[in-house]
Amino acid sequence: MSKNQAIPQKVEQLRKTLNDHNHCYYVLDEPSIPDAEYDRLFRELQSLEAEHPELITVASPTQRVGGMPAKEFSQVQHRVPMLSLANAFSEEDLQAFNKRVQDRLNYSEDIAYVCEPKLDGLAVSILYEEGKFVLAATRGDGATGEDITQNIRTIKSVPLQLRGNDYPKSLEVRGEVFMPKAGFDNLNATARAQDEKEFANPRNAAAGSLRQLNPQITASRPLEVFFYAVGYVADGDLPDNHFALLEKFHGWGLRTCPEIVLANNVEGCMRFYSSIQDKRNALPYEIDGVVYKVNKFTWQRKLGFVSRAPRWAIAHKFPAQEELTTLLAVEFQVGRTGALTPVARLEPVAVGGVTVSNATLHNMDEIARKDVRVTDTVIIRRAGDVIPEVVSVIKERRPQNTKIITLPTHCPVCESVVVKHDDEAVARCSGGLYCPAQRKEAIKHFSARKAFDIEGLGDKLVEQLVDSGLIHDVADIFHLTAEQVSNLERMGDKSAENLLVSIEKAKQTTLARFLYALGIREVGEATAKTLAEKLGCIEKIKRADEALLQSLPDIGPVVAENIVIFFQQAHNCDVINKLLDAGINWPVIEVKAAEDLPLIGQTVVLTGSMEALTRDQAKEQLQALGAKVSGSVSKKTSYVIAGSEAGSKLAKAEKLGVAVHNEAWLLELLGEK
Ligand code: 9MJ
Repeated sequence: MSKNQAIPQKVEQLRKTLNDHNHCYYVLDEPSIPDAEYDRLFRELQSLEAEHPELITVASPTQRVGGMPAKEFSQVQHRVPMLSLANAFSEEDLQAFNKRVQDRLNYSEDIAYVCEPKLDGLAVSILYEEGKFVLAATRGDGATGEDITQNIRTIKSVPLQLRGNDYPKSLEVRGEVFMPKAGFDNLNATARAQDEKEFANPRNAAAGSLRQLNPQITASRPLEVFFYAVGYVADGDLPDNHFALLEKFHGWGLRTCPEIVLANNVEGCMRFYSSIQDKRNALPYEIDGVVYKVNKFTWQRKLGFVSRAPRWAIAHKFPAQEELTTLLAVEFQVGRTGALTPVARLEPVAVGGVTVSNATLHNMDEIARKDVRVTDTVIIRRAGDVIPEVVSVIKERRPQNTKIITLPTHCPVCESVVVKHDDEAVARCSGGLYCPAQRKEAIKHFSARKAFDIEGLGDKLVEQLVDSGLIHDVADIFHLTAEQVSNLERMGDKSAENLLVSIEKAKQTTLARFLYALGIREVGEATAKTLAEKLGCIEKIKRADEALLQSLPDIGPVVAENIVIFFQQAHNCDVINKLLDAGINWPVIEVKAAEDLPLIGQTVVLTGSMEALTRDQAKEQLQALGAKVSGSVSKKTSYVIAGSEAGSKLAKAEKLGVAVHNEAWLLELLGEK
């Protein structure tokens, strides 16, 4: 056999292997090979197909995203109507449904039902001809839907080729396309980061993704499918009951929901309902109830349907998870890291069986986005165990004299100043060292390895010491006695003694560690080191203004402001003084005198390429002379040093009237100093 003759077989083999792996990964949820290996096989198939385009088939795994964006979706007539479901909201409704079924069947014994979680997605119908995926449509009005074949093809859990060989020649299957919770969260996080509109819920996200005229966009969305019914079927046999049909689906590679069970009677249905309700939050996808279906197909046919809903199935919905109520007031809670969260105090309302009187408003940006005001009528959502949230305002019901919600200027717990930077959603209390809400976290951070490194003072012990009232702030650590510590639970005399030894040892530290330990927001190890090296003593750091701080390497306006505000809080300074009084000390640092830092207060931007120096060398030397080297030109830039081929930064400097110098000038400056 020549090499070329083997290629069609090779292509076919690769497709089969890839389809098998896809099946394991997307349908069985059991990956069979590492992703990298899958990608290698996929690329091999792609390159063979590129060399031999005559071998490409629509069912090839490489052909999921194909074709140009459509102008509009064409219509598809459903050969068998796509039904919707009647609803039950209580056990009585379910008992009544069962009674109707029994009466119509003239059968008074137990009826077996298949119990399925009710997915909150979009119903789709997919036609397989000879096992090949050929057409996919939305439900539409049940009689006519839209052709979304190109979009559905992109969903990896939809097989392009059925498995096995006992499927009917024409097989129309139906199921629900949905977006799992995790994928939904990621999609919205990306939208948020790009300042794009977020989807309200996974159902809308799934619907929006399927409505795309460009299948490339659909392909980028994390959609999945579960199949649960058949439509038109020709030339082939199906089992005589629904449960066995779902097992067949599984064998054909059609993904089914793993939670589905067969119940012998209504009591079994109720047990399923309760168990799924308990599991609801842990499921990776959203459901809004369960569906019960008479198992036997002969009975389903006998029961038939009324208007557009079958008489043999019913959706048992979970209680509503959204309710309306009045926003009475807004209070701000301070979290353990100092973040202020606005909490809505509500006129109590039952949401899904639980009384809700508080709900989160997330942050000030969300309040502004939703335009929430005190006394507004708001929609509250409770999703399982998570904290209820205010979803939106009913503007039509807005009373007069609503009160605008404002961020408090001072922490409601410790009265320190509240800081909110324009480019951050979260507002924070600046009393990190003192604020009781942040106490435990502040102490844990203080004693951590990179800070005071107090051996034996771990998170658990910090919790114990704070809870027992032995320490209120970090300075109290240095006044603990062996007796106090040994009286704590799970603390022997020996451990207490060891702890006191490490506390004593920790008193000898460095200024950089001390600064880092204070837990000033965004002052990490590197910034603490810079502050210590450049300013040398705590008094200077306390007194430094934002301009001076910003002239130091890698300290921008946000960090500078955090530092200044931290030291402006008298409470923080009190704790620092207590620490110094307790004997905390560090070696004195030699700082270059100001006259050795001729460029202090100057901000320099380097652009283009230099000849004698690399960009990093130039930066280092400038910093050593006290200059701040910035990456972008602004009005505050003292001058720009432009090498050859300088581009937009040079143009900006010229536009803003910032002085521009060349490399020779820089060398002279550096040489002079
Ligand atoms: C959902 N939405 O999960 C049906 N459904 O069956 C399940 N919907 C259905 N079954 C017949 N699991 C019509 C609709």
